[in-house]
Amino acid sequence: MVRMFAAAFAALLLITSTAIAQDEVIKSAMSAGPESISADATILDWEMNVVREGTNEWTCLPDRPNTEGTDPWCITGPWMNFLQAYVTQTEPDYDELGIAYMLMGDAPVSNSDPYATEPTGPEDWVTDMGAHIMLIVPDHSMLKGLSTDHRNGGPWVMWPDTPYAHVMVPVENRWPKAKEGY
Ligand SMILES: [Cu+2]
Repeated sequence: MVRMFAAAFAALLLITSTAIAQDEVIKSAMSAGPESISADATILDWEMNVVREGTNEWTCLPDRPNTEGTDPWCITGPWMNFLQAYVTQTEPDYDELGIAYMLMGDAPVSNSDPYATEPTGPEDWVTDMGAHIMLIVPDHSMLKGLSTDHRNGGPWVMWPDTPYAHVMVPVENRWPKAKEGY
């Protein structure tokens, strides 16, 4: 009897901790975008399990605990295609403009090498990203007039010259830090 009780208690604990973990995932994922989109968005974890079904065209993913910084995001279909291509190191083939919100910031990253894991130099290594929006367009020739310098204080192209080129649009002031050359 004691054994049965213990087993039932353990099961209950597991259910409770899973529910808490899921609440945390949802809360973290929703923080990436304005509530007016994240409230109805589909929530995925990083194993691509559906944590919560959504009713709009947005998908939000939580902070990745294994990366520095806070990097949840809310994305639309083209970005799902981009993400899938990125993780499998293949060419994305989205054919519409894609919008992503990262209002909590992002993990530090190289601006030139999508798969760099070690800090490069200050010209290349992007830190203190702050709140930003990210845009992808199928035709990369549309990006050619934009800066590729992440320290210019305004929008810039990250990972230019790769299939993963996208426009970073800061919505926070980056100027003082950008000036110091981080
Ligand atoms: Cu980002």
